[in-house]
Amino acid sequence: MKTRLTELVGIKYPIFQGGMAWVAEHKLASAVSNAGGLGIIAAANAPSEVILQEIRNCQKLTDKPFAVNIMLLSDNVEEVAQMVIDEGVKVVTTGAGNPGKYMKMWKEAGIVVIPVVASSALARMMERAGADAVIAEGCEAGGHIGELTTMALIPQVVDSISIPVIAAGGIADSRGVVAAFALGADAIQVGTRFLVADECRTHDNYKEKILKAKDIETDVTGRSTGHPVRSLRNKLTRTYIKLEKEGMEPAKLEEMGAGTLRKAVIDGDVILGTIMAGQVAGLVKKRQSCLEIIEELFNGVYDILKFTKVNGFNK
Ligand code: TUI
Repeated sequence: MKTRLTELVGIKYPIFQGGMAWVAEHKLASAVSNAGGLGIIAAANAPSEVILQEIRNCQKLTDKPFAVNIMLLSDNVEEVAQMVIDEGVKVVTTGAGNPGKYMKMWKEAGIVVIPVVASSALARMMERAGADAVIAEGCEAGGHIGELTTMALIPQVVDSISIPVIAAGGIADSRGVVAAFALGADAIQVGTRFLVADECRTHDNYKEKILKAKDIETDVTGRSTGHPVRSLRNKLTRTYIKLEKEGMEPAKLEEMGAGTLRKAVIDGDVILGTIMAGQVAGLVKKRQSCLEIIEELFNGVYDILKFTKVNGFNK
């Protein structure tokens, strides 16, 4: 396949693996890159020395391009912003904010910069600031989310800018791939489906929750704190939402959420941990390697284009 994105970052398939906190470390990222996609290491809230090790380990496991996702709400964002330059990282994606203040230093270092946006206003601002592409993420996605759905967001972002758009949020099978490209995207980003990949470190309890999830089983917590997060419903999300409704103050709520993602991903506590996942968790039915996931996603596209009857449109 050849799209503006495969050319821009030098990958075989136009797919990015989501930069999922605690999950997206060097084993997953290098497996995705070796399979022909763009693997992404999530810096998230990790200590700088851990991120440094992750980058170096990834460089040992693949000679293909990979990215580092910088979560702009983290305390050490300044340090990580410099680290990607010092370590020769080729591609940076950002999330959960406006990376405007780092754009100049990254571009001067020759880094391909691809911010996540949740609106066409931020997409335009990023294009003006020198971004090479944007990831437009709809609120079907897992983790920290914006307001708009993928269906509404992608075409409006595509119409607002001339740099390439990567569609994210709600894509877990070939139908989603076709839909994303139909909306004008040049690539996709997939998170939830990679949560059950063989090379993914996520605890088995977490993987089982994803494999058993149904469409209506995600909750959004943190709307009242200004940091909405989508995860699978469990005792923690129920309690959190109840306390939000009762008016618990944002600082206390944030404190209650701290450390809960690690609890689910690493310790496998799926009752009191945060099981971040997108609304497409219900589409994820089997464990596969990253290569199998990527090949299935893209090979399936041709069958859809050949055989799908579009209701009402077939002559
Ligand atoms: O960043 C993500 N997903 C994440 S980050 C994360 S760690 C976290 N944990 C608790 C609270 C908050 C974060 C877990 N999942 N996705 C990318 C994304 N970025 N989604 C939405 C946005 C976004 C939202 C607003 C990007 C820019 C933005 O603009 C704000 C502005 O300043 O204009």
